[in-house]
Amino acid sequence: MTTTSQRIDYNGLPAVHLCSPDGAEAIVLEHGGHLVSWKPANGAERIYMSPNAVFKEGTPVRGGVPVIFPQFGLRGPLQGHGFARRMNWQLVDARVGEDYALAHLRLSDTPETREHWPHEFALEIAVNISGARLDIELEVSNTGSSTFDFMAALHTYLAVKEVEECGVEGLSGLACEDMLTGKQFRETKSSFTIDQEVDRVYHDTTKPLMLNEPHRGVVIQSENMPDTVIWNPWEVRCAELADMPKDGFRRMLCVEAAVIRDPVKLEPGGEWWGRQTFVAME
Ligand code: TA6
Repeated sequence: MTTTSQRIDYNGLPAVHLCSPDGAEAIVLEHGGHLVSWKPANGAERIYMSPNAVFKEGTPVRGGVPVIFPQFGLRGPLQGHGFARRMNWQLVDARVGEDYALAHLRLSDTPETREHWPHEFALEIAVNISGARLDIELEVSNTGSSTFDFMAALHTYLAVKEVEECGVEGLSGLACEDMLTGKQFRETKSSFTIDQEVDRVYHDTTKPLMLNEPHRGVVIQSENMPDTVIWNPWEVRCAELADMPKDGFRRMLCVEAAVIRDPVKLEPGGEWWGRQTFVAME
């Protein structure tokens, strides 16, 4: 096993391939600062990538971990999910330590970002793999002279063998907004199963969640990102997505660490960070 961080071409886009000494691997695109693959040490792929995904500058990639900033969905005047996932980020550091491999990528404001959003900022994404663990940390800095508000999400597409056989634990008792019906309610189920379209924002998800499959699972923890979105387009909506195969909804579940309900206010010079962590269980 080589233990490197290597620049590679991933479907025509520049990327960095991380291999940690303990056998974990990840690939991160410069486009969008977008993680497209994570294999824990001695394990199978845990990130869903649509076989019909489009890898083209300016176009969001269907799968992986799109970085959503500064707007979630259509909750504001910008294009859906903001602009960060469509921009070219810069790889600023990639290194391998005794038991980890790490990449840092950065996006700062340009004339193009200021056309969408008139603020000066720096975003940094840090992807760290070690054994069975993946940490993705997003940092936002206000490098300008006026205060701004933002929403953010790590829109993680997890790979599953069959979504109908999965359960998400840890949501019981939490307040939730169903984005399909617009209704607010409190979750009562101790294990939430996915057998139809789901698009929900759970609030105050400070404790770990568990995504269970029949023979494996993943623990998901977020810090400083108090909302968790659970999304699966199911059959009808999936068929409307040109960059998803017909049965793609069966192979994925989005569990997204987010800050949506209470956008972050950053004063000039201010900094914010949020993190999503995964620990794979075989
Ligand atoms: O995070 C869930 C969501 O906002 C859904 O409403 C859904 O449409 C999805 O993201 C994908 O959005 P996209 O713009 O990538 O097609």
